[in-house]
Amino acid sequence: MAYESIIYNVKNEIATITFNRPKALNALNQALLGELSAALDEIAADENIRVLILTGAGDKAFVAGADITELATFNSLQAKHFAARGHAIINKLQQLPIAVIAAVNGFALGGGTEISIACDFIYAADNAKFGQPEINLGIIPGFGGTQRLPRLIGSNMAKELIFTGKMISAEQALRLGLVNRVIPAEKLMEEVMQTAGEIATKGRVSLREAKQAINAGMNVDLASGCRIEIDAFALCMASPDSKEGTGAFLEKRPAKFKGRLTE
Ligand code: CO8
Repeated sequence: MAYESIIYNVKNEIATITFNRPKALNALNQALLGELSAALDEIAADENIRVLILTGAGDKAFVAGADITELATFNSLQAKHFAARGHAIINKLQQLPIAVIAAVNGFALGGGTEISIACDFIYAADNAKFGQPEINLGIIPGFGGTQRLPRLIGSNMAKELIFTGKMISAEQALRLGLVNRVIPAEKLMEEVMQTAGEIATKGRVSLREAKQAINAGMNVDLASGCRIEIDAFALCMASPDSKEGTGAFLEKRPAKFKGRLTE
């Protein structure tokens, strides 16, 4: 599919989606959401992709939230439909069986913070700014912010951010555990690519199972989470990658994971 509101490319088993409406600070409108959804479907169907990176076009923004010009025209039912569509797409992003890294290069506000925290982790440029400013528009987060943000940084911190609508810097986000690393803006993509390249050499099944066990385990009690891990561990042992990984160790050579799901 040809895309306009995003740029989609794949190189060395690493896919990159760049939100591409820089004049509107990459704000999320219906067209962009549709293209994001289609690109995620392409990625889910492609067994050669090991890692996905999300970033924003230009040097000012990752995503400055939902497109307010579009949002302002919605009645309550249209808003419900828009929020539900956003949730479905962000859930699809979170459930991809590969690693997903947000490279946040500027403003990540409202829907921008919400997309970034649905990724597996965030590397932020030193000029990045996060926030849930919806309260200043007389609304609340609608793409998962009231749910994922408290799970990530605790309910009190999430409430402060959501109640005040204030932006926080990349350094503050680092202290809150919202981002994994803060990187000089000009080095951000290089560092993200390096980590993505490292992850791309690992076993596909083990990465998928680790991700699913962590994500599923976050929403259940410890005993249930441990049972999820036991099943996932057993499943990994049935994969060609586990034979290659353990065999390579015993033969004192580097493992070469093929990433196939079956023999
Ligand atoms: N929507 C539409 N246009 C935007 C948006 C946006 N979210 N953000 C910026 N723009 C546009 C500006 O209007 C401006 O356009 P123009 O040049 O035509 O006037 C251009 O981008 C550049 O922006 P600024 O001139 O404002 O740039 P500044 O550097 O002065 O300010 C800010 C940057 C601080 C990021 C500022 O643009 C801003 O506050 N933007 C809005 C941020 C915001 O409130 N985001 C939350 C939106 S609501 C949301 O995300 C809810 C998600 C779930 C919804 C589901 C419910 C249905």
